[in-house]
Amino acid sequence: FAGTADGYIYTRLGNPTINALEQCMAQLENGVGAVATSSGMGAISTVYMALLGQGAHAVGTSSVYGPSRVLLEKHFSRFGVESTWVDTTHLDNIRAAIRPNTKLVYIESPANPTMQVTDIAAAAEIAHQHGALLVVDNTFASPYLQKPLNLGADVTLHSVTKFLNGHADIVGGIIVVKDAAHYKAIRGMMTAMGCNMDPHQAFMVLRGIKTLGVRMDRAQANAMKIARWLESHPKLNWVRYVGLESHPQYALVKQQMSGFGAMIAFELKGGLEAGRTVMDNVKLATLAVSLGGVETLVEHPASMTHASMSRAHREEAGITDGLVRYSVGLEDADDLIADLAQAFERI
Ligand code: LCS
Repeated sequence: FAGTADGYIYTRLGNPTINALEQCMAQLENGVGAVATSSGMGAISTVYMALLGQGAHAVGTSSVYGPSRVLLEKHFSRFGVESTWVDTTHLDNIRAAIRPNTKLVYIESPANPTMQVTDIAAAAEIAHQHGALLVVDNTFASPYLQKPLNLGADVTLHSVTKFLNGHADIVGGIIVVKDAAHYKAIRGMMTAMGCNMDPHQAFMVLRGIKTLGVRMDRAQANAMKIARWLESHPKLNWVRYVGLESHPQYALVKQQMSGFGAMIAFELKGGLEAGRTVMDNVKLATLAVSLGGVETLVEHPASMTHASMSRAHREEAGITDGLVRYSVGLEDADDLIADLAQAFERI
């Protein structure tokens, strides 16, 4: 208990199975250590709690997983923590939002659900110039496709519920840290708050990581085929997939990611009504939140994952009422295309 010797005392403080996952993730993302948590939100709240305090300010990507933003705006604001949310694809917006008390720049790239991509190396440089830390939510890419700590970030985190676990059968989170002092602070905060991962979750995620590469390869090959088909479809206003040349940050994607992943966003002509028709009529994809699993999921961010954000904040972030998010799984790509085609026919 004096902390002078290694060993396992109590699972909230440490456990061999959880530790195996933490070691694995620290190696995959080049951190000094990793801290596993009960959920992705557990990872995010631990990082906020450890790195922000009374009078501190954070700058974040406006298009993040809704609750990551709402947590600061609605809850941490009660304790004197301020936050500003901007389109971080334009680095000048980060520079302009930084204040003397900014302690954290928080980015999600690619972002949920707009698929906006932020320049991680440049964001790290800006944060560091102002004495702030850069935290990257790397959930959409996974360490297989992007390693933010190698690009200059101080902390990276995941909802392991998604690609890392990959089978949609547990919820979990993890934080990977570059610097020993921050690692110690973050671990201390996690154990104090008690949002530890359970050993069974850790066992499941370690199983999932064994196939991360092959799952990602298949899912992103499917996604590319589907995105190209969507791009040529007359019923769509636009399609966003980081692997398409039409993606606004395509050149940056090729620089900082080693693949394109499996998340697609699109908007149908006919907006929300048309989107609802498609979501209600797909048969192979499932209408559900979450993402990154072996099965294809389709969802409507404005009424589902991002409903906790105000409409004004959603619009500012590019999350239109007509935006449909599609998480590509491991099914046959032509079957998925046929499924979408028959649903589009119903509009
Ligand atoms: N970060 C990102 C990018 C996410 O997409 C999510 C969850 C979280 C963090 C939070 O992780 P959790 O606590 O759920 O493990 N995203 C969800 C989504 O898009 N649909 O359902 C959950």
